[in-house]
Amino acid sequence: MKDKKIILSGIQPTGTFTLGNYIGAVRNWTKLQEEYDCIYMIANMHAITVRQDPAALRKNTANAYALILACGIDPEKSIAFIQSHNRCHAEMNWVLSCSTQFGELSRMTQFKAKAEKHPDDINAGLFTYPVLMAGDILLYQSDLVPVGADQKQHLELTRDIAQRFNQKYGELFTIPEPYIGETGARVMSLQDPTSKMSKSDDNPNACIFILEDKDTIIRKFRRAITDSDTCVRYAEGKDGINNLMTIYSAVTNKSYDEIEREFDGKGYGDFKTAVGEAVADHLAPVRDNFARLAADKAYLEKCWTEGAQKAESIARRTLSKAYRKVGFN
Ligand code: ATP
Ligand code: LTN
Repeated sequence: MKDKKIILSGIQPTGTFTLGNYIGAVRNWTKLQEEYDCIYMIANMHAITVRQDPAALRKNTANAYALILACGIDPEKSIAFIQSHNRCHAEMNWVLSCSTQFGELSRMTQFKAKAEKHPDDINAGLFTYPVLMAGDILLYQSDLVPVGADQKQHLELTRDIAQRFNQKYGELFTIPEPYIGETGARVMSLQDPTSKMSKSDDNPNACIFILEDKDTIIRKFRRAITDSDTCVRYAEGKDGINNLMTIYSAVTNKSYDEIEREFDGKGYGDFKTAVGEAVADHLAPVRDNFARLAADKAYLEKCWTEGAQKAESIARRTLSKAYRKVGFN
């Protein structure tokens, strides 16, 4: 019997992480390390479902790995690795593909959205991406998968694939549950607070990148779109202020009531500056850690090599069992 539950999650190295990726995902990963056996993966195999410049992908992958360590993932406590370093992911992908229906994949909303966004490159990998993700999760017999709302449908499909495989070939896979953190905070764009902050946004003012310097961060918050009211309070219709309050609360741990009291009688200008300062101060250690780690290539390579070995030794066991179950000699 294993004593701790297994958590697995991944992030794609498609660009620099935003405050949304940090508050919504990576920061929560660090908190889970004490209570669970955590496995965190830089999903570079997922990234090539959309055209990538090879040199940029290589650099983004190394930076993404350094960034998750800079945010507090401890490679001694958790397994942190790069997906393509563990061949089991590609192999499991094939086995699971043969237990996944064309109709199921056709219903994935992310496929439909991305196919619409890249009509000149609707490749087979983009279509079968959820199978690769199911393999990521099932290889480690994961109990819990922390994901944002955008990935829920893929997790549902993972459960269906796992159940179907278990029925066809006999019990093998643990059926994973979604893990919804206490603060499921969704960070919105600073320029359009009705849409989510996204690293692929064309407007650089919409997005806070977690390695930006203090002045840039404060300037972007000062330019954030708000409303014509003057009072700092959380209310329906005040999407811009609500977003800033969510962010301020996430980095200071203050409740909305406390924030309303703190800015009672003060204007939006003071509040925006305060949010900018709090975010910049909160991210300062991440920036320092990143600078240190990015300069130490030997350490990073040692961490990801060991991470891949640990990941592979777990994954290989599950893959071997799956091979036997389907009847490979
Ligand atoms: P892209 O702009 O390329 O679509 P993204 O910024 O949406 O990328 P992903 O790599 O798809 O980021 O997601 C990584 C993780 O960050 C996921 O768990 C996702 O739920 C979370 N995440 C992304 N954006 C936000 C946001 N604005 N607020 C909260 N969580 C977010
Ligand atoms: N598809 C996810 C990244 C991802 C993932 C995973 C998340 C790849 N494999 C396994 C959880 C579990 C994304 O684009 N955010």
